[in-house]
Amino acid sequence: MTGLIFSEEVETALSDGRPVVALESTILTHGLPQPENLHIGREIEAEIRDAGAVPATIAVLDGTPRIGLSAPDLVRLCAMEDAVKLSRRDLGVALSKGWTGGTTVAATMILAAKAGIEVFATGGIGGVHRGAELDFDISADLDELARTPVMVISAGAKSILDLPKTLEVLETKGVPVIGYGTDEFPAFFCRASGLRVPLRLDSPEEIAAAWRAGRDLGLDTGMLIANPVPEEHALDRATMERIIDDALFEVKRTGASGKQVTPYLLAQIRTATGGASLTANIELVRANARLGAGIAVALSRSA
Ligand code: PSU
Ligand code: MN
Repeated sequence: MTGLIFSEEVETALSDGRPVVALESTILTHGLPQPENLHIGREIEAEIRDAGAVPATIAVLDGTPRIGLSAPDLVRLCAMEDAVKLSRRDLGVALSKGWTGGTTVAATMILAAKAGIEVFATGGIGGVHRGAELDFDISADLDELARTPVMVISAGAKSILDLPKTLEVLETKGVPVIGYGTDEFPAFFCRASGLRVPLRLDSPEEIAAAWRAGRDLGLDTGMLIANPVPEEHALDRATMERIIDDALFEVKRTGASGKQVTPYLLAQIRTATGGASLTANIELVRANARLGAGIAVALSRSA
């Protein structure tokens, strides 16, 4: 596909029909603190390799969409102070202006689809914000899941969102939301949310089969796999609700706005949990990377 630059490893894997798992980069540029972001970016890639697939971290560097980053590229992106957060709306301007930035779930899905990658692992998707009935703050990730055929492995949606509304919008848009080994929609740091997940599958093979069947039918939607954070790193739901409410109150009080909000909230949550939220975040992304690799392997076997 013109306009995309592939790493050699990813290009070879794709042309050989070997399993590839896409990874986003907003999590590195805006979701995690430095210098842990680089360490985590490397670990997630290693997790995918260990599970028999090839990682393709996706970002925009100097105005070029990159599918798979070299080690120095990853170092550079993770060390940047002024990387841009790029969603669907931003891509055209970013490419024409030569910007460098992290791609959100929506933008990563677009580039993965163009690259011919069907499986994408991340931490949490964007969704419907609390109070969206007043400010209309709904992530473009949800629309992308409805229109772009890429499967997204997540631990649910960002913890600070309105989860019931997020699930309602996904239902309206016809996005399959699959609980992996669970009947409950996970809440990022917590395994439980009190919300039922509409569909459940229990193995990478079942997920691969459901994906193929939907594609064969011409349903060119995405799919959201909700994989609960590993038990030993999960945080308590009631405690987290309180911490998140307090953090949201702090945001209002300090008047943080726009893209400052998520980093500010995550920093507050990290302090309030004594660092446990960062560990949970790292471990859930690793688990999603592992599951994504398993699904990509199952898909390549059934191709
Ligand atoms: N979840 C997190 N941290 C993040 C994100 C999600 O815990 O940084 C990022 C993802 O890249 C997601 C994006 O696609 O935030 C959604 O942003 P917005 O709500 O502005 O669309
Ligand atoms: Mn928003």
